[in-house]
Order: sequence, then C-alpha cells, then structure tokens
Amino acid sequence: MGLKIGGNIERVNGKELSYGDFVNRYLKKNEPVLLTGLMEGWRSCRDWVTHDGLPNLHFFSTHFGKSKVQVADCGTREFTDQKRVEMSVSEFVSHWMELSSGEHSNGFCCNVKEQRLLYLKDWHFVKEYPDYVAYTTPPFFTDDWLNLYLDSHHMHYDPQSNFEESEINCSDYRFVYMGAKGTWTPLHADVFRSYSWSANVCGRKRWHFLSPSQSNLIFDRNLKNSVYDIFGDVPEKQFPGFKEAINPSSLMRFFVSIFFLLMLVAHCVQTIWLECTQERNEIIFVPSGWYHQVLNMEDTISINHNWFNGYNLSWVWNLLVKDYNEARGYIDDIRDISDDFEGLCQRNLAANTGMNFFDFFTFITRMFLSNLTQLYHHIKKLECPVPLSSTRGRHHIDNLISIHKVVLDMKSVEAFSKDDSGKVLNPNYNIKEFSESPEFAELCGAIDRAYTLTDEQCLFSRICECVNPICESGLYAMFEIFGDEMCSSIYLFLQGCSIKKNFD
Ligand SMILES: O=C(O)CCC(=O)C(=O)O
Repeated sequence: MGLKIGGNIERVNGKELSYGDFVNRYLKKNEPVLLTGLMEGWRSCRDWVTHDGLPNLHFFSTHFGKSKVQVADCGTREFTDQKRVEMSVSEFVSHWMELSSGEHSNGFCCNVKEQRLLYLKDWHFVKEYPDYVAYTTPPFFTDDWLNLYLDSHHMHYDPQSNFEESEINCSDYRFVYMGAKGTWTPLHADVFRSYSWSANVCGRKRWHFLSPSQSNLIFDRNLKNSVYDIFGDVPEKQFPGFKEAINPSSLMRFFVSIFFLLMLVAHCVQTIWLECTQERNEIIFVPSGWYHQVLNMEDTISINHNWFNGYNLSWVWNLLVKDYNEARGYIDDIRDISDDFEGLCQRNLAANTGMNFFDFFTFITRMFLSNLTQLYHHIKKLECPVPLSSTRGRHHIDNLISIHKVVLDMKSVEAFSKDDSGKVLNPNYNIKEFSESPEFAELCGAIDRAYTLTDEQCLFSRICECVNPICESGLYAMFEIFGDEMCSSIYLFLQGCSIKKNFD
C-alpha cells in the first residue's frame, strides 16, 4: 500500500520572489514551498561539503569535534520520537565513517543493518559557534520572533530544573542536522506549531506533508497520538482514519475507487499527501501545523530554523490552549485536593510544551511593547502621523494587530481572569522597569535589524539605533492615531490582567 499523493510542492526561484509575494502566497496562506537560489556564498556550502558533494566529515571532527550533540537512533522508537543519545561530534563522525566503510566494502551493505543509523539533530550550532558565520538567514525568514526573543530572553524559567541543560535546549531554535543516507524523522508537526525552514547544504531529502485540515486522518481514536511512521505498520484499530490517507490494496481498491468516484462527484475528495524531493542548495518552507515525515535519501547536512511571527502567532496560542486542556484533563481528579491546581497545570504545560500561559503572555507583552516603541520612534522620525504609508510602519502595525487579536482570544480563557484578590499579572512584572532594561533595548535592536532586511523602503531602516523606549508615550501615540480601538483592550489587559496564581 502506498500513500495517497495529491501533488508536489511548488518550486520557486527565491531570487525572483519579492518578500511581499512570499508573505501573500506562503506565510499568510500557510502553504509549503521549495525555494532555490538563496544559499549562494554560504560558508557552510564551501567548508562542509567535499568536491564531490558529500559531507566533509573530516572538517567537522577537526573544527567542531568536541561539541556535545544530540543524536537520534533512527531504528529505536521512544514514545513519539526516536531514542536520543548524547555524544561528541567526533564520536558521531567516527560512527558515520564506519557505517559508510561497511557499505563500500560490502557492495550492498549487509552488515549495515546491524549498525545503528544515527542522525545528529537539533545542534544549536549558531549559539555554540557565533563567530563562525556558516550562513545568513534569507530575508524571507528574518521576521522571526522566536529566535529574536530568545537571543535576549528566556521563554521559560523553571527554578527546579537543571539550569545548564535547559539553557542549552531552549537557547534558540536554529539547528544543524546531519545524517547518513536512510536516516529519517518520524511524522510530526513542529514545536509550538511554528513555521520551519530547512536548507540542504548537501544531500537530498524526501518530504511528505499532510495539511492541517487533514491531520484528523493520522490521529488515534482518542485524538492523543499521531502515526509515527507513515511507511511502517499502522494498526487500523488504533488509527482508523489512516486508511483514508493510503491507497488501498487488492480487492478493496475496486470498491474504494467507486466510493471515491462518488465522493469526487460530490466534490468531497481532497488532496491527501504532498511530496517533494529537496535537492542540495534548496530551502523548504514548512508552514504551521502541517504534519511531515522526512527521509535523507543521501548523506545529508541541513540547517533548520523554527520560527513564528504575527502571521502564525494564533497557531502558537491555539496549541497552548489545546495542550493546557490536555494537561488539566490528566490531573483533573486531584483538582479538589490540590491547593495550587492552576499552578500545577501551568508547570505541566511548560514541561510538555516548552512554555505556559504566563510565558506566552510575557512574550507577547514584550513583543507588543517593542513593536509599539519602534512605531513610536518611526512616527517621530517621519514627523508624520500616517505610519501606514511606510513599509516599516505597516509592519509594526500589522504585528500589533496580530498580537491584539490573540490577546482578545486569551481574555476568554479562565486562567487569565483576575484572581480573588484582584492581583495584577505578576507583582514582579513591571512594564516600566522592563522597558528600561538592557534586554528590552536588545530586543528592539534585533527586531530593527531583522526588519531592515525585509524593508523595501530602506530610508526608514535605522530608526532604533539608540533605543530609549518611552512606552507610555508610544501608547498615547497609538491612541492618537487609532483612537482607542486597537490599543485600549490590550493596554487594559496589560494593566489589569492577572493569572490566577503565581506559577513559580
Ligand atoms: O530534516 C529532518 O530530518 C526534519 C526536519 C524537520 O522536520 C523540519 O525542519 O521541520
């Protein structure tokens, strides 16, 4: 039985695509695309690849050999992922070389089966080697709130966890992946339901995608677990919907084709899987919530980022709500005997998802303030109260609007209503203090630099060189421009909202 393939991923020359077109065709529509022509001049494409296009493993062990990395054993499942082990890059490279020498000496590698297929994943390369500029993020992907934020802030701070470990694991979402032919990534949708982009420095990858509107087909009866390997043995009893995502075999084919013909007539049949082969020097854009499974068809090195911004912020919030409800459901039976039930739910949420409501709230508040501040500076610089007429102004306003929309959703969630004492969000959370902190200046500077790359009107690009944020004035400027329509609810929310408990 094969997968029911509905089509291929579009391939577009990135050099001929404007940022605006990328936003309209892919970010806003949440559609995948393969982009060519965006990796010219990357140092990684020179240093990490041999003349015959293979991974330069020697270079890795010589230059980065001591780094400790996470390596997935592709043949061993652990819950929803592959089992991971930690090793040095040198050890990983030695294993890989052994594997390839076994392949060559045996012609068609009979003892390779006994060898473990190891896949180096989620290597925080940029964090570890900031001075080695392996690549530059293409402008299409620089509006990246997740990594810009994490460069100066933590998403979640848990005083009980091992600080060093969480420091590294949550430090950013810019990764290097490398693995021999046959290594693979099980079916999944990305962390936080973020977007991702993945650039092939060498090798080829086979991708299979399922759109979010069809993700019901790969879930089990309880809507808890998704299929692990779409080419593996998927028990029909557990995953009853999956049979709709594959081509039926033998006898069934006849009856099913009649069924599908009828469905087609009724305009009900939709695309199932999309597939593509990503070649060397191509970048794939993975939209939010699309389930995908990936196979390295050759020895492959890739650079992958997870990211989100105003266009998919609601995906992040919706996932948090879903995970929160699940976390709550698991411990509902101790609700009445727990003196801090809400705190427990939020701690579990952070442990499972990587952030909780409080973290998300803090994050969007900071993003809101930095966008507002920059808009304020922008308006001042323009000496014109019509920021909509500039790309930069429009960008900040769009960001504020998207945050505002999510905030309106958040307000309807019980955990965000005032607690019994009417306490404000967090006694330690002080907007003024935050707005004067060096981290805030850093965040504003990073956002400014990122938007400089996407700005068509470069004239307005260096407004925030010296960031001395005046939030209150920024807010009043917004009120003046928009009346209180857009800002008042978020402002009141910022001032008056409280999460029921202190989650620490
Ligand atoms: O390249 C891989 O093996 C997986 C990458 C991936 O899932 C992603 O970039 O979202």
